[in-house]
Amino acid sequence: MRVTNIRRGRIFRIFICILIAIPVVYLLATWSDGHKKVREVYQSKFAARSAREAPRLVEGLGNFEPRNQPQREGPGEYGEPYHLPPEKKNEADASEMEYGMNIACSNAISLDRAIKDTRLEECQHWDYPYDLPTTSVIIVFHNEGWSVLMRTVHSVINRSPKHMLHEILLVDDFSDKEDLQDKLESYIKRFNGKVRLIRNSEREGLIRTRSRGAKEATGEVIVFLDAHCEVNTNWLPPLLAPIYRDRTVMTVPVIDGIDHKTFEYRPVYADGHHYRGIFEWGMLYKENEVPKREQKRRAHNSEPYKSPTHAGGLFAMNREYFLELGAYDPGLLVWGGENFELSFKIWQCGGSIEWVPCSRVGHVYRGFMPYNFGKLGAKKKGPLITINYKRVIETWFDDKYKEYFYTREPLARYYDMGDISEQLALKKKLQCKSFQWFMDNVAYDVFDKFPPLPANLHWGELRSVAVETCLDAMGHQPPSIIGLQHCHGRGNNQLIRLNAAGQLGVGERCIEADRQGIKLAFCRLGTVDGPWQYDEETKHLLHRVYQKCMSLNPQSLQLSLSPCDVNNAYQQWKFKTLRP
Ligand code: LR7
Ligand code: MN
Repeated sequence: MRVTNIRRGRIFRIFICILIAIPVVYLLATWSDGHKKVREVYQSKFAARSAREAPRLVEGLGNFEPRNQPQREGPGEYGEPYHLPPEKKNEADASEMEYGMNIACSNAISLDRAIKDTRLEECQHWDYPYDLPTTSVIIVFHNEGWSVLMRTVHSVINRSPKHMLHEILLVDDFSDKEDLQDKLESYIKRFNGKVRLIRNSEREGLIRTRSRGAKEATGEVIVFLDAHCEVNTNWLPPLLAPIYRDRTVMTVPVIDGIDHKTFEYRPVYADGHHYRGIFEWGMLYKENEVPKREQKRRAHNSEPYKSPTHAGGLFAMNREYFLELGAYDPGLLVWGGENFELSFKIWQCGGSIEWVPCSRVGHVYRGFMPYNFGKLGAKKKGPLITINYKRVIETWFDDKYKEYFYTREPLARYYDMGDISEQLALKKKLQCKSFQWFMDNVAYDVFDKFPPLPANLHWGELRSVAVETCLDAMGHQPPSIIGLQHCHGRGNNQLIRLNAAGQLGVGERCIEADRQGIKLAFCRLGTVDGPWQYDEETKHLLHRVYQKCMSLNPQSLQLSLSPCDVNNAYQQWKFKTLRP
């Protein structure tokens, strides 16, 4: 009886338990299912966010990493240099003259060649969200070598996750090479619509052509590549993840080198150190090791880091954001300065730039620029690139900083840059911050290398009083001798500046002296001073350290320092004013 009662009680309790358990289990099941979904979404967001904060380094390989790649054999495979047989030398030389790179060599290499994975090891272990934005890769080209252009396309197709690559948009900037006409059109049919080609009806230059490409593209993100690139392993997801997190980030891959003679693929910065884009006051693009302040923000060496600017050619951006910023200033012509325009605009108007160590892309650095600037170049008085710089600094620099530019490029003050009122209106409309803000918060390392420039006391041609001749840097790389040449009045290598701190400069270089003679030298980074002093009375250029004067040897027509002598006409110099 008791036994039965106990048993009954137990059965009753079990019954009650079951009654309670059913809804609980049901609730738990649905909740955990929902929770699992939430967690997946959260993780994908988190992974995107971690592109800046802490990457989720997973066991084994991260997603989108290639597995079981077949072995390949042939010229140039794995990015090895390829040397054409001697009988092809003429063909190779001719193609180098035509393209600034050895297209004959490129033609011998597979369009699908493998290249070595040059990323940091830990890049293989990152996990990226699956639903990264769809991407239009935009490649503008003007008379590029066919095989180099198509290898760029093949590498993008082969090394990008299919569902992220919306299209490759080729924009022809009025090429006249035969093989870029029908042959190109029929070749791209094999990509089943993934590769689209549009053509300019006249030469626009790369800057306007890129803006056109951005307008025509239909992906959410645009990625620009030069027409002679090879993208490396899993290059795309790390570029997209920061943009997925924040649509106002521009991302930039690390740019490896491809040799223009042998097509060898060479990693940059193989020492594991990171560099970022800066500039000197003549607006030449420079790279600088990432400062400690920025390094410290990162938990892993493979994480993206902020950069003041970028080289220009290769980057990713939300398409609509690019257009909201007015694309590139349409007044910039053909080539140069657009990288600064876009960088300053992004930073000062509320966006940011991140360089992404886990995204690597190879780029062929040409031996020389094989094309001219066409009609657009001829229209303008003064060098077109400096005119572009002037538009950019007049729009984005504060007055104080404009002076540094004009000190370094004195002739630019006289160039006609056209109308920038629309650019200024955009800056106002978007309520963009000052250049001082940019220097204090983003480009704070520029001054370490390139301090503010003291004003020029004198600038112009530096002429000898005794002989009809001018100092000339001759376009040589330092260390080299300073030449004496016929005075041509156009400036360039004959435009010499003496600043208030005694530095004698020509372009971005310095004129220095030692016991052997007077030389063209690299200016010491971080300093703007020098040993020179000019006396308008005696017309002497005194070297204060050696207490000697710059002299011209009338026989050898070479420069040296010799004891100052007011009666020696060969020690007398005049700065002659230059104008465009
Ligand atoms: O009139 C032109 N029309 C074009 O469509 C002239 C050029 N182009 C095309 C050309 O075919 C190529 O695909 O534009 C692209 C860039 O021209 P390049 O390769 O002759 O330029 P670059 O590599 O010498 O120069 C760098 O600076 C340029 C300044 O305007 C551009 O920003 C380039 O994209 C840029 N290249 C890079 O940043 C790659 C990294 C190397 C560096 C520095
Ligand atoms: Mn290029």
